[in-house]
Amino acid sequence: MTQRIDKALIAEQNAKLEGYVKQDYEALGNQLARQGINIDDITAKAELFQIAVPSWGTGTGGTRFARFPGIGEPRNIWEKLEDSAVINDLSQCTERVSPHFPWDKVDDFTELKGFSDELSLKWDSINSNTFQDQAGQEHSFKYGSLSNTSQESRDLAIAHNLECIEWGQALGSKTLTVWVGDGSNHPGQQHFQHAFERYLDSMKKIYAGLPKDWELHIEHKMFEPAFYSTIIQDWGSNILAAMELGPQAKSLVDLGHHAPNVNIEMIVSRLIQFKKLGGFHFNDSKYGDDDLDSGSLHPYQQFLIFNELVDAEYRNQEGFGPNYMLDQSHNVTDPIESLMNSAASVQRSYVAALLVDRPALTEYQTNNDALMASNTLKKAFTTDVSPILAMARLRKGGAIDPIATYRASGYRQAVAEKRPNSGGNGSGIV
Ligand code: LRH
Ligand code: MN
Repeated sequence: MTQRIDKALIAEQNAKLEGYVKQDYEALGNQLARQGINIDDITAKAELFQIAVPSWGTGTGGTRFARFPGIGEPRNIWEKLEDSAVINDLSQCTERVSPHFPWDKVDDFTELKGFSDELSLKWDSINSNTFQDQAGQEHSFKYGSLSNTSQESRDLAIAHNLECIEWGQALGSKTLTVWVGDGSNHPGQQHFQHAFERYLDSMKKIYAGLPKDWELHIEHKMFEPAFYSTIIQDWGSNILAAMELGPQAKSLVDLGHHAPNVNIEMIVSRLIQFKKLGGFHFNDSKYGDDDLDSGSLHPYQQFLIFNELVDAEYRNQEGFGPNYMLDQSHNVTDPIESLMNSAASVQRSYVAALLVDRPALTEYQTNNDALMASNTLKKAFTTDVSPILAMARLRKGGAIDPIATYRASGYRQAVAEKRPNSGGNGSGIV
């Protein structure tokens, strides 16, 4: 029997807070009305906001040094979906799950689709994996996959991606995300152009296998697992590849895949302008690809990214329709709590960006009034939109306070009874 959060418990928990939320909502409504903003219009948009959760983020993550699993770890995609349903029941903005193959591979995808339907969950982008060798794999990815000098390894990687598309079609997904760890650790180890030509040749074969209504998202990353060069190292190589492949190929921005202090919101603006923004892997980081909780370190950067996204919406930018997804590793928190917290953090950045006075901003930009332009953004960013987020969850049947309701449910302890401790702390992100 699938463990869910009892609707009665959600109602009971909400009853304690509903009065305060309504008070705060009214006060914020009056504040926004003075700026000519109707709070219910904003809340309606907040209710439509969706961000996908990564199946691999529902288990405790680790590093190359160690992984310290928590209790009641999900052991397979069925239990990862169970936990994802709890996240969506409470946060009401994460109805989509993004799987990773072969980590989430099953024998019967129709059965898996049936199970996700039961949980009112949908399938987001499919992530292929050619950064690990599978047991008994004939041709290794040690020296790369889609760009490997070995045609056999490249063919294996191409075949895996085409298989991922088939599995994705069975689940109702419409996107394939391709991140490869291909690269080099020593100067001279790889011929940069030849390697990129091999990569593009392989990706063209994957692109040819895309159903007409699918997109192929290319994910760039500065380093790791390669530590000298990476085949798609930055947004430049990414957009070149996406343009070379065709209109269904777009670039995916994982926030942690950039050098510290890179202006990611400007990269987003460029990708929007050239209709090549496919989507995001939201997380936060201080040093490398730390995969920390979204908005936990750089909430203003996350807001500035949504300022570009809302501006594109506001301008009805042609070819604009990015996909939002979290991609995090939860090494020291309960993954369900971190994913709910992070989904709300990204939703908060979106809602705050909706409050930006765009005609005024345009005026200040035109007149080079830098201070007032900056203040116009800061005014929106510093507006506490918590009442709008809580009201959106309340109106959709979710929890006003997802973390408190989750803890009151005792869900983790309950599933720990059913899921024997996976023991062993091994290492690695999953
Ligand atoms: C690479 C990455 C990629 C996933 C993996 C789990 O660092 O961000 O998106 O395939 O993490
Ligand atoms: Mn990612």
